[in-house]
Amino acid sequence: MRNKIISGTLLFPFIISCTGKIQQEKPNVLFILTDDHAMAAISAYRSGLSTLAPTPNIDRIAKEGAIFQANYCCNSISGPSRAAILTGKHSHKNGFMRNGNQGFDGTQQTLPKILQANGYETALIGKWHLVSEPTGFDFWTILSDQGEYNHPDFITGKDTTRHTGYVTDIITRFTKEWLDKRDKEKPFFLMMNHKAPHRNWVPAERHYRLYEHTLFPIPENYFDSYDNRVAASKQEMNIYRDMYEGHDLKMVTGTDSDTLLYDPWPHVFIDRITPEEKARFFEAYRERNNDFFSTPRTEKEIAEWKLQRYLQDYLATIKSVDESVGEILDYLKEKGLDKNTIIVYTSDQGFYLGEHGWFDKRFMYEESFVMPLLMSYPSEINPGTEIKGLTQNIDFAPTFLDMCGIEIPEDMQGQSFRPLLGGEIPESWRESLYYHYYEYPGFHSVKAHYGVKTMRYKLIHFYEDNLWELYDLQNDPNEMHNIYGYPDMEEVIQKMKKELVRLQEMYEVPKELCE
Ligand code: SGN
Ligand code: CA
Repeated sequence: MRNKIISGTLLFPFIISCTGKIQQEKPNVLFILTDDHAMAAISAYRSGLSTLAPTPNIDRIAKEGAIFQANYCCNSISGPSRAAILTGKHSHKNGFMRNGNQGFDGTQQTLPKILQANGYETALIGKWHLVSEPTGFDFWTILSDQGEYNHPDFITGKDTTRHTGYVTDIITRFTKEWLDKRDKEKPFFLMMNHKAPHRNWVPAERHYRLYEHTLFPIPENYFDSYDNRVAASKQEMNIYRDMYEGHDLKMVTGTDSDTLLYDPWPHVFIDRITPEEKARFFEAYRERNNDFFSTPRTEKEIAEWKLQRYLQDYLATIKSVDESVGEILDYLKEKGLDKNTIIVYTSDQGFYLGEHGWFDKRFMYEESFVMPLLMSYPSEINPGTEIKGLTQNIDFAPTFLDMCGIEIPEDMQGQSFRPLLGGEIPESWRESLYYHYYEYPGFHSVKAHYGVKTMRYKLIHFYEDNLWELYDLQNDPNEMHNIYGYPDMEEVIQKMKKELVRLQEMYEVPKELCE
């Protein structure tokens, strides 16, 4: 039963085929996926740092379409989030539960495979991070593992080639080249997967000095003491304690020095650039680095200085991503593809920009759990639409299938959020989300946990230590007060536990993965 419309209205255009039959013209899908782009670093969100975020082009997608306020991942880490996007299933079902070398099972059903079988041409350009070779794509060229910021290697089915230039620019160029040479008779599904703004936040040379003189607001919980939150107190992702001074913060050994401070991490980003590029890199940071050495600072001031350096580089890498999005949006407009293309901008997960003192992700706390999501499609989404319903990365696959008029397989666990695109939340829409993070032991030492989130509350279980946390997001949006065990919260706790069990049963989470 192909081409069945599951929900929503048939608003997209029709074409007459060569056999004279009227066919529904299927929309193209351009899926722009960045790596670690926090919601607070997109100006359209008007929160956190966003007034200083360099994202006028990314914002265009929201202006012309929708901005999602409550879109979440099911497991806040790269490979697992990408696997959930491709399959529409939680990690325990698609088998990719943690980053690492186990490899995605590419023989299973995926969104690109279904689209391909329904006449789509499919392509993947940029970060993949699922170890095994991509399947379901007519064309792919991927970064090796995390990829490099400068002169990166790209892997294709045939070879591995080093390309000269800055990774974001190269991915943009490859994307345009593929769009130029694609089969114009077919609709397309294209994933443009940027590396930026992933660690270690190396900006394009033209943006080294972009935020040189900017002082960013310091989150009110930057010096969090993690009272009553054991797992939060044991992580290793603290900006002032765990960031590498050379690799991450680009700090040097002294005044006028061109040597990065030693840390246990190889300085690959420096080793890959030419001596001339290296000289320009140190030159661009010199004034700031010299200023650091010439001013005596307290520990607190050093911690704040590190946060500023981190944010300067993080947002400068986003500037290139925004330029990339601008170029691609202009390209689609120029070629007349803007009207019939569903354009999506999102990130594999959220990210900490100093909240709780952190960088990185993994926790079910809001900043890393929430994913930015902007989406335009003129025939179904009105400009400036705001979407407040709870959506999740497992919903992408069923949503695109729905919008492309293709039947949604029953075993997909996500739901099509097409009924939300008008801006209202239908009564039958979900009221809670399930989350499950598995990667412990692992980088940054975040203990495994699962949990449930409703619009108001969040219940988390760090199950290996049997520690529970409850947050009232309405009164405590920064999640500083764990109110689990408070007698007046007993009723809420019981309700949330019941909901958690309901979700674990519905999604068929094996018991042995919860202990
Ligand atoms: C790298 C990073 C880590 C990060 C993981 C996973 N270190 O190992 O900080 O948590 O990737 O990130 S780095 O210095 O090598 O960049 S993920 O987004 O791919 O899941
Ligand atoms: Ca990521």
